[in-house]
Amino acid sequence: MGIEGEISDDLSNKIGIDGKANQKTTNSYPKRPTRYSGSYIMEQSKGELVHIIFSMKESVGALADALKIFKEYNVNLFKIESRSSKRFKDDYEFFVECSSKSIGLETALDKLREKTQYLQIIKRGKSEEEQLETVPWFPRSIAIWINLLIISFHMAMNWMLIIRDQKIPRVKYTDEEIETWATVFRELVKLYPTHACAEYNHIFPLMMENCGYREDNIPQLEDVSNFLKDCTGFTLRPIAGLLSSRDFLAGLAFRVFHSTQYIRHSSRPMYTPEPDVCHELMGHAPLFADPSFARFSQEIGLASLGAPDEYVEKLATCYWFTVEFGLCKQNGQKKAFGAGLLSSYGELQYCLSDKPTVHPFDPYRTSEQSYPVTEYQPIYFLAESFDDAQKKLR
Ligand code: HBI
Ligand code: NLE
Ligand code: FE
Repeated sequence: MGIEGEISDDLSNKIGIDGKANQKTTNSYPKRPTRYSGSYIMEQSKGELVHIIFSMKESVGALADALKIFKEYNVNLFKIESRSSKRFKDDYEFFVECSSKSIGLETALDKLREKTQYLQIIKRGKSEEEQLETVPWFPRSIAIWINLLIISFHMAMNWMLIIRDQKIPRVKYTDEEIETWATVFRELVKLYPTHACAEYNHIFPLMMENCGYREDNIPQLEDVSNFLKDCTGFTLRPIAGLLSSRDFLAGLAFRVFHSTQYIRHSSRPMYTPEPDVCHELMGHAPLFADPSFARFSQEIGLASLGAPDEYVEKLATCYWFTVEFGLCKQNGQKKAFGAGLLSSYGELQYCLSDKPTVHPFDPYRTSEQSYPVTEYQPIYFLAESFDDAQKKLR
């Protein structure tokens, strides 16, 4: 039993804990007595507690007299503290915690009143420890909240800085996969001059020069990521599938874009509902090299950090109708800048036809718009420019 046993025996002698309590302390579970700011706490289930303060003239054996009363009436004491009284000069004041279950408690208190100058029952209720167990820890001061926010921000920053510098595994694609890429690439490249926005057409040739964009080659995420990093600080991170809107948008706040590496099925190259490497590299990547578009994307991400769920949903909808399916006005003509359009040669043609409805981009209205995710969009929103869209979003 060692030291723990010695302490509990010592304690029972000191504060007159009755035999039953003593038994409990030697053979039931959370009974380890701990020293706590000059007083002893018995760690056992205490149920309802009564706290009493009483004062006595300072004399040898005063406390022993009082404790004798508790012992006599079988009152189970858990804690006792003493200090010189603020109320009566030369008096000593005792604070006692005991169980309300003790049958002799009321009689013991009557007896004690006869011997004391002052006796007050100050609280009946659960023990502090038991109260704390039922209420999860929650910061109660603004200073702690601010510290938590700063710490969380630092952790997120460090995390992003660590992962953004990790190398992305290179993938060896099969001939069939390269054939699918070739079809998508060939068809899209035909449409870009007339259908894509000016910024995209400016950057795309640079991707061919710097990152291996060719009909017969699926570029590696790592090479594209390094190029974007030099242009705007955007980096790519590989991901196995869809992320939640919150996680996905949080990445954008740090100029990190999560990209899939697999490719769509060869049977349907012109449209896939899910993001694949064609969508990430042909649709998204080029515009992340444009400073104005990079700022706009990051703005959505920053707005999402720590935002409530409904608000994240609205931002995800704005993201959908801009970064994914946005149209913009250039020289009086509609052009596509959304990645979902720039990676689907089916929808890229359709979006500029007279079939869909086009509304001006207005975050209040746009964020409320519902949309299908497995077919061409019936409604698009038209932005004046990336800077204008960013201003409105703000
Ligand atoms: N996850 N991996 C991945 N790729 C996306 O393009 C993507 C996502 N999660 C959500 C999402 N896009 C958006 O449609 C919005 O919900 C943010
Ligand atoms: N429909 C797009 C395509 O076929 O490339 C992908 C959209 C992902 C949201
Ligand atoms: Fe996308």
